[in-house]
Amino acid sequence: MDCLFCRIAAREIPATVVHETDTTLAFRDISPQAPTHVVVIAKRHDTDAVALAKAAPGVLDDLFLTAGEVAKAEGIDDSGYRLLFNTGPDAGQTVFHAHLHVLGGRPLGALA
Ligand code: D5M
Repeated sequence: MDCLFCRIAAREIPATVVHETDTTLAFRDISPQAPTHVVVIAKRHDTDAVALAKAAPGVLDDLFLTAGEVAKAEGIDDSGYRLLFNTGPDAGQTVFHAHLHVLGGRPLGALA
């Protein structure tokens, strides 16, 4: 298995897990861009969010539901937070396994 996030899902590589469901795993980003920066991954492997939507749309829903639980647990559900999928190299995707960034805890400003 050469996918980093598959290996985290399999608990072969350690991560700071903050939430887990049957289909998703949420852990702190190793290079946080905000006070709260959690990555929510699907346990199944698809290269990006669109591929996941085509193959298993219910699991894409699960990513959002998990993100909401994370935001609540982090105390940022009232102040607001950003949900972000980088899709492909020009967007800065570096791990080709569908994942949703949850960013918050400070004003995030406009997107570039
Ligand atoms: O997001 C990939 C994100 O994954 C990026 O913000 C760094 C993070 N990352 C990479 N390796 C790890 C480990 N081992 N633990 C936690 N977080 C990690 P992308 O949208 O593909 O740029």
